[in-house]
Amino acid sequence: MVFPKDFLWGGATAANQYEGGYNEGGRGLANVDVVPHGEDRYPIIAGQMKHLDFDNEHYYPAKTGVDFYHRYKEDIALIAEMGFKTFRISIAWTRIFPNGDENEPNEEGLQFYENVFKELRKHDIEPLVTITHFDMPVHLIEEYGGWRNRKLVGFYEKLVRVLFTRYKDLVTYWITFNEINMIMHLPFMGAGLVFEEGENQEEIKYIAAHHEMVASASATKIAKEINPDFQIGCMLAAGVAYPNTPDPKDVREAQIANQNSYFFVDVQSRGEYPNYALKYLERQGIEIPFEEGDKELLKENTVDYISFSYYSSKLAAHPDNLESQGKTEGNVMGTLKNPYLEASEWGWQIDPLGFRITMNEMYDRYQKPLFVVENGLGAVDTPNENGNIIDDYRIDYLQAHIQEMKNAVELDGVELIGYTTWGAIDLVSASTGEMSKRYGFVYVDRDDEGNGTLDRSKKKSFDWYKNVIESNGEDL
Ligand code: BGP
Repeated sequence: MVFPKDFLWGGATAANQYEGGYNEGGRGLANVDVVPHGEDRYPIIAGQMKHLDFDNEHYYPAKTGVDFYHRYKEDIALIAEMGFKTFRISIAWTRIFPNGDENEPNEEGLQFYENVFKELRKHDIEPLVTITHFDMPVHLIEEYGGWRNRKLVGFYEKLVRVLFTRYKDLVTYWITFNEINMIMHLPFMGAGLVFEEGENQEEIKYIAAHHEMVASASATKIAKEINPDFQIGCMLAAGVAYPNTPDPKDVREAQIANQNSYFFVDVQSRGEYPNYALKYLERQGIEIPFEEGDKELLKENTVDYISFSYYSSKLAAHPDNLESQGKTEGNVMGTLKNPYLEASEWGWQIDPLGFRITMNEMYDRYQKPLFVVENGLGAVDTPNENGNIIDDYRIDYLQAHIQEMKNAVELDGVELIGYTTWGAIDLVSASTGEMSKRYGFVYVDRDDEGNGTLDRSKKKSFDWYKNVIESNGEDL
């Protein structure tokens, strides 16, 4: 048997793409509630939209998500039927502190997650909880400018203190920030950043990242005070960058691309800014506003495990060598086309061996247990004449990736806590805001405009994954 007996198989979701109920239970308005799908989406999530239309009554996908808020019992029964050992959800900050800066939390919001955790526990499913996954109160953006403001650290500390105290005995595994490196690519989603004309955007992103990393270390400290058994993880949008050719210039470019991602984990896991980053920031004239005690806080409160998403590898080339090289998309970070790889309909290149390489790179670098908390194929699912979804393409993708994960554990000795596929139940896509890019084992009847019954039905992959879990990954 390759995987340990208690290996955490499961699936992952995020409040803003899944939960809905945006104006219920005392919840406040979140940044993602006002992000449309379609062509206006990208400039907004990238922080380039100056005026945010918070009152617009237009359809916004996050407002309903796929209604986990009302259907959590049904969904948990479905994942329990698949044999899930863990389920990753995120907390909507606005359910706990609707504006983010109140003194008292909203009891209804706290009760909701307590109900969810108890329902999971009833089925012996370990909750895996992301504290913030691309969402935050709009008030913190309007009043404070999002994570560019140091005050956010204090609001976040208040949030985690409430969560850790309330769910002390219900949750063990926490993730402080989803895909923290996405702050550089989707700064509005990742940090509530909206840029003004003429601002040094790169500097603001690094400052916001510093605040998040300080908040993350502080959360780790608070966590251990409240329950020393808590396991705190950082979370990276991972995916190794290959050099496009053996030209050392391309190799160097790939190294830089990898360092740009590892920077965040280097701080969160090794506890200090790496020299390559300090030198780069110095060259750019970017000053990180270190406050007294930040260095010690980062050093003394590193994470217990490294979690990450993996969808694709990347390809890097030196600008001099770029001619004639096609571009493609990879997890909202554009990358070069790799001629050896197939790509999904959205241009995300499919590279199972890259998954093994990524795991090795990360394990070698940090020597801490890894937790794969997102992996999967976004695809259009079309029901056949009997209304069934025969998603062999999804099974093929997951099978190949799980096989490489097995190789990493069995042949390379990588330590791995668990594996959660993205979007176990279909949910709204983060990059497109649409339903048609689906990841789940369970189909949800809803279209890109928000029409549909929201009824759940099993896809072919449902039984396949059930069997993978039952055999603890032996039978793919
Ligand atoms: C990650 C995010 C998720 C998720 C996933 C798939 O970046 O953490 O929130 O949505 O990617 O991306 P998409 O939904 O854009 O296909």
